[in-house]
Amino acid sequence: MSRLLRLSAAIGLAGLVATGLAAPALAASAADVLAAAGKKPTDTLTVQEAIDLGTKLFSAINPDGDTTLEPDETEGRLTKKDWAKVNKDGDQTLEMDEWLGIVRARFNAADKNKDGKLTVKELDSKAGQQLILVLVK
Ligand SMILES: [Ca+2]
Ligand SMILES: [Ca+2]
Ligand SMILES: [Ca+2]
Repeated sequence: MSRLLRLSAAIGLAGLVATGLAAPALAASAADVLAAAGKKPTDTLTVQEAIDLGTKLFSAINPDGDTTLEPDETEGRLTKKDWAKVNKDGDQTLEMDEWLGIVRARFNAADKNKDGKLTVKELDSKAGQQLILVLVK
């Protein structure tokens, strides 16, 4: 193997490792969410329970203890797009009502049959996973 090849192989490997590390360790399951809400794995999650969990998570990911989330505190949970959509006052902070707006929007997106409840199947869907990111750590 030439030196250059070996070098690029090493870089490729480093890239793989970095990607592995960057993968968010946030993957809670539908069962985790239901357990956090004090429910059985076969139960459904209501809007109010999602709001309650989202409210708790707000505090949990807000270590500076102020009344707002800053972009670094929502990393891996919200995208820049989410920020632009919800942060209407255009500052670099997210108030609780803005945060809960996202929770509600993601709940509705995950609620395929629009019955106001999320089944394990709905929570495990792609949209459901997006919701889980704003419900539990
Ligand atoms: Ca904060
Ligand atoms: Ca704001
Ligand atoms: Ca449903």
